Amino acid sequence: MKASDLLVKALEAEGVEYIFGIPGEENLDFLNSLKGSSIKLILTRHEQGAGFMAATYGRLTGKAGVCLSTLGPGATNLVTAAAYAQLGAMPMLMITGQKPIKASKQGQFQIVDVVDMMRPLTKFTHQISSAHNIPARVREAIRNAEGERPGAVHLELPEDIACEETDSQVIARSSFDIPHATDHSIAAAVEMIESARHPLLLIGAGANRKRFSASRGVFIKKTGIPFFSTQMGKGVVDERNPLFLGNAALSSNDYLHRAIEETDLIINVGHDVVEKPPFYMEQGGFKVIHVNYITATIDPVYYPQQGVIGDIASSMERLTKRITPQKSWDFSRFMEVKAHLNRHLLEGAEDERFPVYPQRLVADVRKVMPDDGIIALDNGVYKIWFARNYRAYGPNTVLLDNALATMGAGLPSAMAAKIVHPGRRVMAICGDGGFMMNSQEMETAVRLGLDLVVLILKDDAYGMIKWKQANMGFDDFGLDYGNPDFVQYANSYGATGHRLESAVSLIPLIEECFNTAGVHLIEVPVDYSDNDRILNSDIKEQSQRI
Ligand SMILES: Cc1ncc(C[n+]2csc(CCOP(=O)(O)OP(=O)(O)O)c2C)c(N)n1
Ligand SMILES: [Mg+2]
Repeated sequence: MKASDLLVKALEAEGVEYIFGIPGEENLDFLNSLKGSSIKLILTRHEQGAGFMAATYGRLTGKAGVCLSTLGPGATNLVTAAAYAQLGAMPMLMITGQKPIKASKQGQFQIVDVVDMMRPLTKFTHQISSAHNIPARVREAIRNAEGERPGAVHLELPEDIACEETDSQVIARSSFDIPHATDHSIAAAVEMIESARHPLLLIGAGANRKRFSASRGVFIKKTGIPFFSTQMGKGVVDERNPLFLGNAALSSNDYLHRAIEETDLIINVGHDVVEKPPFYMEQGGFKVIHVNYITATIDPVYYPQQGVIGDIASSMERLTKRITPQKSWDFSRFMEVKAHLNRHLLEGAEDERFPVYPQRLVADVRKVMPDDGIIALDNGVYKIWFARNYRAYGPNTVLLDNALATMGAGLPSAMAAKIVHPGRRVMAICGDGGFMMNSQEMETAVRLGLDLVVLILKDDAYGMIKWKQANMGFDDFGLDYGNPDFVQYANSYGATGHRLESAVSLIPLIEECFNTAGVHLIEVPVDYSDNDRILNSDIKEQSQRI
């Protein structure tokens, strides 16, 4: 068999459904081998878009998403997506081409050491130098990508290896269970929780990974222990739950942190330090139990005293079974803080000003999204509003990146979500800055016939940085730009462009878009004038008064 055919067979044996990417001449054998394969090639307009889609496919399915590029420039275009998958714990395999490694007549033309370039961004990076090894290298790459903690991996297939003949055979996927935490660590955690006065549960990104879903919420139901979420832990437990205290969109000085001040023990399920800290540990302060697949990475703000290391679902089931709710537990302060926060979250939700107030935008989007609807956020200041004010009802229904926190992933990640969940409503929410970083994928979305709604929050600026600039006492400088006419821009791709004209028309307009097939872009002018006051001062001052 030809090596590139064997690579395709090996990927099929892994259950790969899609390859996102852009081939170059060095991938032509591989491309030809994909003809007639069960794997669907999704051609994109930039490798970064392909990488974001592959990573999001991995995030939603637990199976490695696969992306493809040529050597040199194609591979360098994948690096941001590699970092996105690696930091965000999303299983992703990148396959890149390379010039012949045995004999080449092209000097160093287009040659970058891609294997080395990917090293700090991946769990495994390897040049395939013999067709015979393809099955083992693919298995090893996927094992690394999908194993906890998931991340990015890379295989390079040089042109001359791709056309080698081999009689090597595909290696089937291994079957195994993730190890379970020891009885000893479960018992130690139970003892700590039972003897705490004000225990508090944190749900982080690791809990949003696929395997945990079965036991969601049961621990909270039995114990009555209140919980909060990190940005990437949103939705694991329905945030309408009366014991939900809020989202740690900010690291400190929010209402939620008044509750955290009161706790003596945080049971941290699935958060790791790659996410922006939901709280800061201090010597002599509250203790932390780290419930995760792997031990905690220690940081000046995070050094848990007890680990419960193993499959998170199993750990939570066993903790739930063994724990006895205690009369000495006192959650009254937590619930007091929650009541204040809830009042604050309602502020602005019905504000009629135009351009639209961010709080109104969040409230309206929540109203049009069904329980299983997915919003995919790019990176900008609105991400804080959505993380903090939008209640997530189900796992992975709020796709945001609070790890690399890159701009440009909003549209591609929404596209991947729609591919994985074609029956659900999916909305991309992007700033005018982040959207323009991968707006070319509008063509891909239209070509694929996806039904998508894309909100573009237009402030004609890198608003998030303006907010920080104001917070740091600097003058307003250097962050404004112009924009294309987004309606015409969308239409030129064969999508349908809409311009929001008033706050009250937002809900009917989004409904109309979801009820009409195809890709819809809505330009939403936003009023960010209160961001600085509310997020930098009011929340801090008002929460101090509770
Ligand atoms: C690729 C990348 N470049 C730069 C940044 C730094 N950054 C974070 S948010 C932001 C501005 C986002 O602007 P926009 O998308 O318009 O959203 P807004 O905050 O204005 O709503 C910038 C420049 C980043 N996170 N990622
Ligand atoms: Mg902007």
